[in-house]
Amino acid sequence: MSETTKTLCPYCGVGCGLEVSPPAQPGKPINRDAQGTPIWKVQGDKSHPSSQGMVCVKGATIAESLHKDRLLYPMVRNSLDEPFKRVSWNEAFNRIVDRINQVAATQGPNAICMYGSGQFQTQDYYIAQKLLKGCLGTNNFDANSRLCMSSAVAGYIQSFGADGPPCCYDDLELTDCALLIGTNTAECHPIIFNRLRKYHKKNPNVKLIVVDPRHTATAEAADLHLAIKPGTDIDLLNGMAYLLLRWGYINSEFIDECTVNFPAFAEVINHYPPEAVAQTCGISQTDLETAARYWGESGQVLSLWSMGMNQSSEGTAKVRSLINLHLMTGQIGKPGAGPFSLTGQPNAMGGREAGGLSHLLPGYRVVKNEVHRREIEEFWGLTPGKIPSTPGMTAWDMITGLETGDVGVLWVAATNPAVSMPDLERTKAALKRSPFTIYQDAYYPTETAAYAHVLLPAAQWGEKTGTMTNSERVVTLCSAFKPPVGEAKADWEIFAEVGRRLGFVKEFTFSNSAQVYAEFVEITKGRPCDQSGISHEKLTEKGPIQWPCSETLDVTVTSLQDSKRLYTNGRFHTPDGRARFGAYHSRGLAEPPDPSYPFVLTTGRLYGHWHTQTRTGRIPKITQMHPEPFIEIHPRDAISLGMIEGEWIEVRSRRGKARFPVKITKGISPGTVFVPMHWGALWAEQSEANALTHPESCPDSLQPELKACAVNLMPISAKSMATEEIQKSKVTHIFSSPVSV
Ligand SMILES: Nc1nc2c(c(=O)[nH]1)N[C@H]1C(S)=C(S)[C@@H](COP(=O)(O)OP(=O)(O)OC[C@H]3O[C@@H](n4cnc5c(=O)[nH]c(N)nc54)[C@H](O)[C@@H]3O)O[C@H]1N2
Ligand SMILES: Nc1nc2c(c(=O)[nH]1)N[C@H]1C(S)=C(S)[C@@H](COP(=O)(O)OP(=O)(O)OC[C@H]3O[C@@H](n4cnc5c(=O)[nH]c(N)nc54)[C@H](O)[C@@H]3O)O[C@H]1N2
Ligand code: SF4
Ligand SMILES: [Mo]
Repeated sequence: MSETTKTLCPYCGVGCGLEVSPPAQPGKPINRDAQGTPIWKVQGDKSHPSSQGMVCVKGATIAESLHKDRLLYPMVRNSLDEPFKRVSWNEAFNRIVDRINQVAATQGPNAICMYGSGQFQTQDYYIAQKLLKGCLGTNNFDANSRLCMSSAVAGYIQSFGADGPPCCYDDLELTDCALLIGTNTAECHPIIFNRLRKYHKKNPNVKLIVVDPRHTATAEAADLHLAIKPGTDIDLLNGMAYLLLRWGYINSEFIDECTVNFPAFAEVINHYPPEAVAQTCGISQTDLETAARYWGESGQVLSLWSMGMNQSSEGTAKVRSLINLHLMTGQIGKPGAGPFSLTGQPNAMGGREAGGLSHLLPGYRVVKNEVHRREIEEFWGLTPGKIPSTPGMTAWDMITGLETGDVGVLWVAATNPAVSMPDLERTKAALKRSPFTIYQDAYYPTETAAYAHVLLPAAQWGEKTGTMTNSERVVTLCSAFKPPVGEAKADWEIFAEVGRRLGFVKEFTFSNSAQVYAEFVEITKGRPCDQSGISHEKLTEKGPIQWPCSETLDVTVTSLQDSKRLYTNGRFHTPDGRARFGAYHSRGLAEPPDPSYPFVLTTGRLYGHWHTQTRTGRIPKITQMHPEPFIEIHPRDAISLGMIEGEWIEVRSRRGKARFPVKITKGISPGTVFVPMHWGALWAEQSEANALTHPESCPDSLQPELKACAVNLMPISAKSMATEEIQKSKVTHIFSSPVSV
């Protein structure tokens, strides 16, 4: 192939368009990485509506990771202390099918579970739902989106009657006031941030408010940074609502005609006067009032949020409290306004559309709704009642299910739970007890491979064709531009083959991903996420398409305009068409600091790295940018602990411990410390953020509070460091059993 292929960046939910061309181009030197290996050339796609040609360092360097440390063949072993041995696909499939049949017969289908990922393409997601929820009859499919987007999903559903961010990226350049809460957009959604930043610089009257306990690169650009104490978002939002109501900045007409439950909300916010709120949040009353005034005085208000809101034991309540501000001021359904959840992974949105969480079904349907279950059963040709009426296991339920023996088969794909799950000591102990774990990944080694009985090589970005939906509901076709490495296969093909071998031949007759997508869009017909007017063919012909896009709409510029924003007519997806105010008091952190564990630990991301480093850890430009883990500590706390810059410190929580070199910065509030989530056991010894975190979750979204736990800090003396010979470099101890290939 010598032509340029248009595709999508496989990292974050901004969903930047990329153009990829082969290493060798006529008349040009061969494109090579720093080691001299020929690599595919990647650049921004100027014609992509979401990114307009821009890319960040992750997208720009993605090609450097494609050939390194790939998992090439299926491998198996009978127990975790044996080495893996290479087998044929046929043998691997037989083992899986035998085990699934055996477990289904002895323990029942609910002992089988799959833990998938927002890095699946929509086709992978859809086939996995059909296999688990349809053919096997268990709702035990959950994804890492449980740790990521599930509070946003629950918040949207409860407030608006359906999931789906109502805004679009053009709103970034049409707003008068942007409130960025619990999001380090500059590092985690850089191209969204670039668009907003450019516009803000050009228009000094536009207000930018950032709410984050840390002074991040995002906060640096703000007109107003509210460095609230972790877990006090609801206090802040209710406090702003209190002032907006007192100062008369409300839209009574919108409240009367388009919403319900305002009185209950008004009663709750009555308890959030500015003096008390400022005190609870640890900010000045003037700053709180300024935030409320910016919001109240602006014609159009846009809010953006991500993990500082979602990853909380009151995540859904946080999201709904933010939506309340939009509802009381009528800031939704118009250009430059609305509550905009920034999606983390490239296709967490597609996952939500395909029903990729254990309480969802395809087409924005929910397991608990009998009509929805019947629709899906009919569509898939199942006997009525085949889909269980209760949600399946969440990601954390699968861990506890391993502990109790309720899980007989654990199938993990495109996620690395031995790094990214909370309470890692417990997670790893549970994974060790698993009777049968299938792990389907693109790379080897990864931390989770150490807990697998069967390893399946997955084709990754560039090696398979499918679709992904970004944060603004734009669907992009991600076309393959090279063959898979080794014997790797696309995730959906692996799921479909297992389905056929289990006897579901007619359910999985697809011969390519376009056919899978064609079946999937049928199921979205008439639903809020209607994509029945989209196909691989149309995406190839017209480029990316935003939903809703029904088959009756011709994909013209006009129809694209129509789908830009949801709820423009003030009607919502609830039975009465009205949005719902949520009335929530703040409950604070699940594990507040106390004298034994006096600091709040928060965790998050760095600009260059992607999650557990399976790709970015193998790209020199990025590892040079972020060479090692660290802990951020305020100078005041460092002095009281007697710490100096670069010294190692041991961090302990009730569940585990980790160690990090100290980075002293005023960018973090006293009493709070921050560590990045990116270093698992393969990349640094004992610097795992999740050794410390807890699994306490939001009661509505079941999303764990990965953003806060209580810790204490203990300087490690130079002497004990020397005796323990801490290695900062890459370690491979968890792979003590060699691979035999
Ligand atoms: N570079 C990079 N970009 C990424 C990713 C990556 O791995 N690397 N991952 C992608 C994914 S999957 C996701 S989910 C997104 C995440 O994107 P973000 O949510 O922007 O990233 P985080 O760093 O996890 O957390 C954001 C901020 O929440 C703040 N925070 C902590 N506690 C609280 C609180 O109680 N209240 C408030 N208001 N803020 C709080 C933290 O200080 C942090 O700065 O990024 C996506 N983009
Ligand atoms: N402490 C703390 N923990 C967190 C978070 C936090 O903020 N703090 N954030 C949480 C959030 S929001 C998220 S999204 C998770 C992310 O956590 P993970 O999902 O565990 O992180 P990744 O490193 O992205 O793992 C993706 C895996 O998929 C593989 N892969 C890539 N492409 C493909 C493919 O096409 N097919 C297959 N089969 N495999 C593929 C990669 O090699 C990699 O191993 O972490 C969560 N954990
Ligand atoms: S902003 Fe996100 S989607 Fe865009 S290039 Fe960077 S990582 Fe990729
Ligand atoms: Mo995420």
